[in-house]
Amino acid sequence: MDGKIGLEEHFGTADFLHDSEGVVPADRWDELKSRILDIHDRRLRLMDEYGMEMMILSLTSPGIQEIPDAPTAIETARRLNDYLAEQVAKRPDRFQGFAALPMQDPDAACVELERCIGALGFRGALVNGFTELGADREALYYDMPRYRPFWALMEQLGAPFYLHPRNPLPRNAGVYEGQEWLMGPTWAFGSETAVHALRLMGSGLFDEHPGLAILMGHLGEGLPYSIWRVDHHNAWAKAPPKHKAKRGLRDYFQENFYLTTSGNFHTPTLMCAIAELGADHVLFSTDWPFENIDQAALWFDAVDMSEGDRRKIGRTNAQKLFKLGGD
Ligand code: GRE
Ligand code: ZN
Repeated sequence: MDGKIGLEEHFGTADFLHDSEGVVPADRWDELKSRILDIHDRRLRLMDEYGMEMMILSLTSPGIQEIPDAPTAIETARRLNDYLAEQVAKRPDRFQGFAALPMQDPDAACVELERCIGALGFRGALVNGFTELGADREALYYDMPRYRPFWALMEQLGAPFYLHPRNPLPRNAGVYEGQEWLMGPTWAFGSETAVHALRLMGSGLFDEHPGLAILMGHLGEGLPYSIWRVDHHNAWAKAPPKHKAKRGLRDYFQENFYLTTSGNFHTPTLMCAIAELGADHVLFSTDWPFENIDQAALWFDAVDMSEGDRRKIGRTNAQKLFKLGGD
């Protein structure tokens, strides 16, 4: 279909380019690097060729989240958000932006969020999982009480928050020792991000801020398949839930979460996501430059589904959620 909108579409700059060593074979690094640095050339040609009207661009992972020094994180986020705004200004009909945020300092994250949504016209924020802070690299998850004012602001601005994956810290990755092939998009990204999303749901965040919209990539990092069991395990024992949330977590998953197809171009998985959340809460994305636009688009365009659902997932859900306007 024409007019598709992509929401997990990354860029980097020459001085802020994460070496994604191990993600692709060493002899493919030059190719990945050139894909990630480019915005207006090959990327746009591929979008034209495969029916993508727009990408909401985001900084590559782990981005600002792996800078342990808060002042450096704040300065770097500002600089890269300014760079993104300049790129968007060249083709606002084809590119929009997600804010990168210095979550190391929740007050500074609020200031940068307001600047990005207000002055720069960005559509939301994309954050790469937990944030590292300080010399001992404390891992900060956003269910922590210090982030409640940040979430209040997100809700007030009506801006969606994309929870993008990152790897766990080495000290929390013991289960992968000697099995490094499981890191990254193979498995560790999804597992880490699904737990983070469950932490948000279980914290009562969505009781306090029911207007929040959280996006997750990769068709929900396994959660559509697993969420029922989170609420219903050992039901005969009638033990009350141990989390702080008022309702079953599946309720929040269905109401506050939106899933994209990024990097997960598999029809049974898409059907599971639609069955759990409904076609209004699933949105097309590619995960360029780590995945291919042609593969994402050719798959999505051919999925056996109603044209009404294809239009929602490919385009109109994103227009509504991000207030993009258009037909
Ligand atoms: C992604 O965004 O999916 C991604 C990264 C880094 C490495 C591999 C990958 O951000 O798929
Ligand atoms: Zn991604």
